[in-house]
Amino acid sequence: MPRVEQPTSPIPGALKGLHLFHFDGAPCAQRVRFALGEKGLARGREEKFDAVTPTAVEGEAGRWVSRIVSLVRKDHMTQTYAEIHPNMVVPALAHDGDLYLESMDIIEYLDEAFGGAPLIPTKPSLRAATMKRVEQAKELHRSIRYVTFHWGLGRLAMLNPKERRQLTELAHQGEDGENLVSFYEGYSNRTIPEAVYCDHLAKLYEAFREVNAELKDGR
Ligand SMILES: N[C@@H](CCC(=O)N[C@@H](CS)C(=O)NCC(=O)O)C(=O)O
Repeated sequence: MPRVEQPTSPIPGALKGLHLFHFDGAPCAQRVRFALGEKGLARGREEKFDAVTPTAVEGEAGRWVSRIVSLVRKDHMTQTYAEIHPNMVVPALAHDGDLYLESMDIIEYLDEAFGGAPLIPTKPSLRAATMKRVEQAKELHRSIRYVTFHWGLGRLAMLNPKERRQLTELAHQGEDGENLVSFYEGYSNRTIPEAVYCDHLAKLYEAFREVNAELKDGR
């Protein structure tokens, strides 16, 4: 169950309706936005990610409130966001005061909590095949980070020493479950060997090859 038992931050508990902590350019958040759309829930008004004024905490019928956590401004590497998501990544979802983490788990939760066509098949054999792909996607997410940063973002995504110190301090309060600290150390100091990036690219290539083969029946 992706629900966080006792969030450190008081913010999610104050929120009514659906509020998504996300970033437009983040694929992990994008897949949750797709799922919300499939459930007929439209993007609603924008609020600052840490806004808790009486109007900011309100929900919207049939919509979700957008709370942008900018990965460019490094909002995710702040004390405030680290208290919402100890791994300092997006997305996070608040639903009627409860906090949910991990994109694929959030999607499973939305599928159960909202009506409409199921996103995850109910027929056991299809469900098992889907969940196998879900696990694979979770596992491969790290590879996407290596590939997009190295070949897509370049210097833009490097952290300066002050930012790295801050990240390390914040990660010590949590679990660094996404290994952000070690990744950014290596990435910003250019000490990750090219072979490591190529290995991640090969893993993604192989997974897409498998999925493409599976979809050859015309889907
Ligand atoms: N397992 C997490 C991974 C989340 C994740 O890594 N999110 C990325 C965006 S796609 C992020 O916030 N990255 C921050 C960074 O790399 O500094 C999930 O699926 O929710």
